Amino acid sequence: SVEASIPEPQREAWLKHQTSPFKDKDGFEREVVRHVETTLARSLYNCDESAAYAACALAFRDRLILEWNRTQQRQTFADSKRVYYLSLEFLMGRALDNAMLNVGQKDLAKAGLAELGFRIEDVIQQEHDAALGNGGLGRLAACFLDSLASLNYPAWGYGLRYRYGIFKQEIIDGYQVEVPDYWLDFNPWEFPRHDVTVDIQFYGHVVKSTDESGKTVCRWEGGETVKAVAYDVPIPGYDTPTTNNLRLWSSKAASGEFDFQKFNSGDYESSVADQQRAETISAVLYPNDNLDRGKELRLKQQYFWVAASLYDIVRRFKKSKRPWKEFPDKVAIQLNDTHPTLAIVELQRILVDLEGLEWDEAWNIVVNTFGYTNHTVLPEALEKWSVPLIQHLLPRHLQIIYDVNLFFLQSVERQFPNNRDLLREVSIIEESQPKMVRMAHLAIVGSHKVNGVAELHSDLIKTTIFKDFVEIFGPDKFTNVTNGITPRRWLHQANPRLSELIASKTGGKGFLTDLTLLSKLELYVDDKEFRKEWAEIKYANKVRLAKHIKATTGVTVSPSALFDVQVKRIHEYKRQQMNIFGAIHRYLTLKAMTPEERQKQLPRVSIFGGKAAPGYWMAKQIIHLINNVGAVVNNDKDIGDLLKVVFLEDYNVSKAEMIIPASDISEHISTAGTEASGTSNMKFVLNGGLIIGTCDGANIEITREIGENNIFLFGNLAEDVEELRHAHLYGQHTIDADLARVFDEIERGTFGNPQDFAGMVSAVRDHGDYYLVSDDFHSYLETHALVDEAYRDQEQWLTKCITSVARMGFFSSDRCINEYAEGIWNIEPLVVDRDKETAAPK
Ligand code: F58
Repeated sequence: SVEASIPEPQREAWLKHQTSPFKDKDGFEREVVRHVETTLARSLYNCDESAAYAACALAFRDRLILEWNRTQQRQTFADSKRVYYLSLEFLMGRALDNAMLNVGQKDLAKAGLAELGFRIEDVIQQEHDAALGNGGLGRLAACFLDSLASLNYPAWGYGLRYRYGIFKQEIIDGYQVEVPDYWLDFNPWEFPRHDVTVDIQFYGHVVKSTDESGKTVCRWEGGETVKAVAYDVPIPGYDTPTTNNLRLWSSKAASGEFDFQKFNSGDYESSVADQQRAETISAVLYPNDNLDRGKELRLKQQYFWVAASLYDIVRRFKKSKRPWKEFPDKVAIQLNDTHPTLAIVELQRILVDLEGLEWDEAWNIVVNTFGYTNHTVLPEALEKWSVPLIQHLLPRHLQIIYDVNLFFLQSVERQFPNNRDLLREVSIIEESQPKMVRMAHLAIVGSHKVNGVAELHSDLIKTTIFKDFVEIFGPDKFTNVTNGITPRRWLHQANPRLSELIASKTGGKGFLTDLTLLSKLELYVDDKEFRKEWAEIKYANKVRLAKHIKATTGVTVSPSALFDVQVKRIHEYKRQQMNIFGAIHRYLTLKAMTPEERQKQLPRVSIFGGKAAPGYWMAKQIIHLINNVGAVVNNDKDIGDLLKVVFLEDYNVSKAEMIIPASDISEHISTAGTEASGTSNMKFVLNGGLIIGTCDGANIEITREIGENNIFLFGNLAEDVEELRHAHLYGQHTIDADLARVFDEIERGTFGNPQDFAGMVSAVRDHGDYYLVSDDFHSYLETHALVDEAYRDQEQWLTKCITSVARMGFFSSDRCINEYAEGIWNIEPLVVDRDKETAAPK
């Protein structure tokens, strides 16, 4: 048992004084007060909300640590296979609310805080979001951590501890302004492990020699070293003691501090500069969403993180004294997109150069260890690194990449002789000027499974960008795992009243761990009381959002209007421009009506939110236009409540938790074939909102589950896109009359200086309309008219919402993680026997 690891003579004393977590309200209050007085060194007489948050977080943190230690011991003792999820992004959001709910102590904390004079909602709001990610990919990683722990899988996340997460967005005069997000002032959720460090090497050169047996050995020498320091974050599972670990690496100068020798000899500046250069590596998250910019510092980040993580994983494995060939029986590593692909090369280097394995034996281990998830088909997002850059920064890795490529191409040549085109297409090295390393090709060659994130997307990668690899490796290597979301955060936490109502009809909270139980709701679609309560909850959520809109934008919106929401990163492929063109069209249509006609129209609030990458000029134009349209429409007396257009500043995870439950209809309107999956679509439907969307990503599977009567689909299909694009460029490209009318109005200056929006207009009208806005606009407007019509029939609408929620069981990230566990990682849950506190496989 675990206890046996304590030496006999001391065991009794240790066990006697083991810390036990608080059990009741009194115990919780005692912990809060103790933390205020001692940990925070504050007087009880001036404890404000932020101190109350800190103390409450510390009280829960103590609980998590205890379970976290036990979980790690249990997993080590059971010697179970672990999965390591390598992601450059973890978009965690707030931790306190989640921790309270997952350990099942929120009610107790609420009562305790009330006795101490605080409202729990206000205390929760004090927490700064942990925003170490850009968008969907980063949030998916966070949902996966929640599911892995909740399902008792032995799993660790590995990432970077950025000092600055994604920037804070301010809107000033209608423009996006970026403000640094320094989030580490007070972060009780991380534990620095100053004793867990790894030296990471950069630059230098490779020395070749021959050993006694005549074998060539390579050693990477020289260059500079940077220290990686581990920071651990506990990840509590829901309704289980399992508390997994997220390990984030922070960079420091190898000497720890600045170089004293240089310092003492008077070279102050360079001694401090070295230190700062080292710390720069983990300083800031790159704020691009679906764009690869190939910056040296980014490659440094990637290698720093990958090398530290692998060193850690290998160190753990070596403790078990098992032979190397068993490595894949104990370790699965999942690559969240190509950003950690160097891990493949690094593991090969460790095995061959440092551990002395033969190339083929090592490569076999590598391939059986890794799995690769692709999240995009957009060409501009596919990572490539220049050969000279890798040569400079990681000389030995470049050699290994060349060897991997050589052996791969040789096998392709044997399989498909005399096919030079094929070799050129699949080569890991692109023969451009300069040569480039194609990271996706390396990831495919070095993994045993490659998956896309929704059915359409997985089919697309098999038939387009990775087509040749399917020929070479066979179809079994390529698979689909449709994304999912954690119902704990995205229903229970974000929408507590709806969660409670659902629990009351489905036999308790079981649906939170088996989301298919939602299907029981279909029995109550006609239940009057139930429907009434459902509608009240939606209304209350809209009231809450209306208050936020008023407080942050000054615009008054009516909670009885239809709330139409598009919140996500701003990108041309996601087509926020089409949405705002649609809003302008609505405005013009309303303006053209007589007051009597207007009376009959349905009031709408068009709600936008999302960040533009700081260097993405067109995305910033889109934000600017949305704000300018709002300024005109919201102040037009003819229009009143019939149309409001608002842009919500600084969209992030905690804002999503408030916005999503308040939506009537949300927009997922990407050009068909461009959005790999989308995950907010799932969150909106799960919260009783309907969606308008294209046949893209997970929208297709959502339709299959909830039924096509419950979704508003429109637009061209993925299979038509290529032809349409070709027609724009080489045939005639006619702009729909309604869209032309919108462009006229922009060009007349109704929404500010037309020059400011000339790029947006001409991209559609004069430059090929790559994202097919003109092709889909008509059907988009028609479908919005259907939305209006449907919303007028509130009873029917409600039926659609309830039915949809009942059919959303498939989209839990628990289902998704179980698919990875079985189909890719080959890992089993480690269930906990509380009484014995020993581990037994299920
Ligand atoms: C997103 N990708 C997809 N990438 O766009 C979305 O359809 C999908 O649902 C989601 O992944 C989860 O699978 C995405 O968010 C990034 O933000 C990368 C950040 C680093 C640079 C390249 C893009």
